[in-house]
Amino acid sequence: MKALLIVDVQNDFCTGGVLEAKGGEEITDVINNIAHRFDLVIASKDWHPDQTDHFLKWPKHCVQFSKGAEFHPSLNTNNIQQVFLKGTGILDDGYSAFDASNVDLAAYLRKQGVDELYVVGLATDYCVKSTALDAVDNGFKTFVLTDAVKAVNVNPDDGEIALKAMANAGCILLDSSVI
Ligand code: VGL
Ligand code: ZN
Repeated sequence: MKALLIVDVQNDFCTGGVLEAKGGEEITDVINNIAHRFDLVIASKDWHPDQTDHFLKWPKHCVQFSKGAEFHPSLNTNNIQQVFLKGTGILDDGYSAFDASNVDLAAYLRKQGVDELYVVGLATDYCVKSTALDAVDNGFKTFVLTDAVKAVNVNPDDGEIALKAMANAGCILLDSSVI
């Protein structure tokens, strides 16, 4: 079973958002076009309380129920079977979808018989990376689609460095054209 996990394609990480992964919404075309090729499509949302230590490091973003926390309108959400909410505590960064507080992602994937996880979304250097590394640690064959991720790039090479770290950890980096 092949699952597509769409990480944090939310307004605040796209053009005009407070924590923009430059051109974040540009990946929605790719995601919308490949989604039908998967047995299962799921997504995560960065879903912070109004006050959290996370906002000591980052501008206030993806506050629960705010406009900025909504999926970007260009993303086709019709096929998403489950949304995983993360970063919901007042202390935790919640970068990884495997730390979601509403549903246990690893248990959910195992229950569905998923063995291959394809990770796309925002941002390459934080939540995509953390999620992909946890996917490997949890024993899933993990793919990252490099044309369907964008980085925040606090430092200009952060996205590239993150992709290398994912590859080194055992993630398979692919272009969506081979899906
Ligand atoms: C993210 C920074 C802060 C992400 C979330 O979704 O990659 N990055 N919160
Ligand atoms: Zn966040």
